[in-house]
Amino acid sequence: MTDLITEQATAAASGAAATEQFRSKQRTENTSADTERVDTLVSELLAATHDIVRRHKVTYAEYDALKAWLIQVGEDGEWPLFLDVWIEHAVEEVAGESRKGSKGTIEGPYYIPGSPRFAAEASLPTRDGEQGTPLLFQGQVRAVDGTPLSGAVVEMWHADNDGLYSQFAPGLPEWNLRGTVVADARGNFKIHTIEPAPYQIPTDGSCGKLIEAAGWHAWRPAHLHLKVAAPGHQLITTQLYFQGGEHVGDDIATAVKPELILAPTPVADGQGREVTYDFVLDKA
Ligand code: MBD
Ligand code: FE
Repeated sequence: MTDLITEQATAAASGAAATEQFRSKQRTENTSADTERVDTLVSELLAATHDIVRRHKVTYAEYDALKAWLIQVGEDGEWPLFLDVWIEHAVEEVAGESRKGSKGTIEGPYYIPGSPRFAAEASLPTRDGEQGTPLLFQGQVRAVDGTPLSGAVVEMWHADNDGLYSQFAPGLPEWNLRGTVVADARGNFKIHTIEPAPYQIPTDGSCGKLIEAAGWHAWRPAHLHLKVAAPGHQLITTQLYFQGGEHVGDDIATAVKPELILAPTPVADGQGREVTYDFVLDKA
């Protein structure tokens, strides 16, 4: 019985892992409390909430339902999921406003630093017989002025053919479909992997309950996550999607941008598909 339970992907298990991961990597810059800033932001958040209560005549039954739900989000460890699905896109929009290079998008809750490192042409770690269409993802990392960036590093992580992320679902090898690829002297890289499946927000936790109660769907389109860095340049966190894929037009996390949609083509003399995508990084 215990074995059966531990083998299932549950909201509480992936939530606990995401909460743990966040605690260990919390961004350290700008965390000093500026009283005036806290006062402004929290006062406006509260005022917006009071306004909603008054305009919609929120009842005590609804207030209690909210209280119960908020308590449950914490117990499920789903605050990282909730925030990254429904809030992060606005923060990323502001953070990326003045960037001239490639578009970025949200990081989401499932990044783990320190994945295995590989040379410029590499295969992400997979299981024997890993399911999914093989994908060759290749490109070049350049500066805004077109200079190839030597010393560039491309980190990729993504879900498997069942939409599951290693370290957030049981039974997957630790670094499955996660890797850090060091580009060559001209910033070129080639990454062999498989195409991920669309991702469904866990339906058995608080976020799933909210989605059901509101009549929404729980899906993100299939996506590759990336962090691209080079010495003297701004790191970019992004995701890439697949043209024609399900939910590319209605991502629950509002993280799709037109510039981030790939159109892979069949590999001429082999299996699967291939696509070229270049990254342009702003100066630090
Ligand atoms: C994901 O895989 C993801 O990328 C985001 C942003 C939120 C939830 C799951
Ligand atoms: Fe994701």
